[in-house]
Amino acid sequence: MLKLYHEPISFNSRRVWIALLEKKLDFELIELKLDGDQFQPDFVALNPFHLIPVLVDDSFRVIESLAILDYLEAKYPTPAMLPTDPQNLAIVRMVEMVITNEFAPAISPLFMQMLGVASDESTLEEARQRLATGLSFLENLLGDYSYYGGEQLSLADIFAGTVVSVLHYFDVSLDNYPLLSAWCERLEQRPAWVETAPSARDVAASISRMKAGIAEGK
Ligand SMILES: N[C@@H](CCC(=O)N[C@@H](CS)C(=O)NCC(=O)O)C(=O)O
Repeated sequence: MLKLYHEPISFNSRRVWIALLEKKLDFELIELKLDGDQFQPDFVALNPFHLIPVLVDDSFRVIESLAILDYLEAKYPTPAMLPTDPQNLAIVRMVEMVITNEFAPAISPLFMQMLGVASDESTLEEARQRLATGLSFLENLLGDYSYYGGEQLSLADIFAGTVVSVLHYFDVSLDNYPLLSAWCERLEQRPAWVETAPSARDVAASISRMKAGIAEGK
């Protein structure tokens, strides 16, 4: 049986959780509390970088959400979430890499600020600007399509949707991006997205645990 190690408010693990649900696979969810569970020896043996998500498929372990999604797609190809024609495949990969290389580092100082670790204003402004550039890029790339890479949900939608849909936590609005706003609404209506949406209680509990972890120097 597939096992997913996750944390309810992590978009990195939510994207794997959504892919498992969208593909209608059986799996077991194992929740970690990120104020220390990730440093337990059993977990570090699975991921020496002490990061969720980790997927375990019998004796095979996969880390890194991008690699996990590719593994699931190759092993469970129905419904197909990776286009095969060159342009649509390139679109999916562009979106995944822009989220990884542009959005994730820009969100990091905004997230730390939310946890009470102050960043200087120029770092925060640079992060907001980087997100604005990223959002404009995604808006233009989506164009008239319903999903990235075509009319069917793709890995890029899962990868980017789990990030773009939570930007409001960091006071980043989608008001200037009508196509992305409509795309987010489309995604958020899907049962897998409804099922995995973190509750306000989960968010508050995770944030206070992470704040406590920072205060204890973990
Ligand atoms: N590039 C990784 C990022 C994973 C990641 O940053 N996970 C965070 C939660 S969102 C984590 O486990 N943090 C725990 C720690 O830093 O000790 C992926 O895509 O899987």
